[in-house]
Amino acid sequence: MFTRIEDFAAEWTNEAELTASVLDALTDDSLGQEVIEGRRTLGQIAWHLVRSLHYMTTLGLVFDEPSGGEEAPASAEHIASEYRRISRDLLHAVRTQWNDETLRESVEIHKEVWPNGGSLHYTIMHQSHHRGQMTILMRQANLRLPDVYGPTYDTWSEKGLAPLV
Ligand code: NI
Repeated sequence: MFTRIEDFAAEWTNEAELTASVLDALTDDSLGQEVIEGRRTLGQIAWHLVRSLHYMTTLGLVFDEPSGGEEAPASAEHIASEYRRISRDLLHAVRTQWNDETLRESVEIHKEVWPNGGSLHYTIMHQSHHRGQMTILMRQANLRLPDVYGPTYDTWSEKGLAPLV
């Protein structure tokens, strides 16, 4: 869990930029790519990732929800731009509405006690979880992936190196 606002801010800034780079690689045509038939699509996972940041308002933070409602938008550009807006707003809200003491305070969520600093950590992990799901579907949709925590197969190849197995 985070015990200092600025530790969260540093990690969030890096992680949000990685997520934005993945969302930037989406195309409108790719949004219908499904995990399996009838289940979540790439667009729905991406939109869930964007909207889930607004769950942090249940902990008392105040910032606007993404525009566009619950249904996944048909525009990849809209998903990416709303993500940039809400990820910036979340960080601004944490910096201006909470302090290091607030991070140690706890809130009961679904009958579990969560320290706010733990919820911030969970938010980062939840984001990376869905980002990982997305990159698989994006590969299946023949999109070029950005590097996230390391080079992709394509990056290795372009450098003339043998991709790791
Ligand atoms: Ni989720």
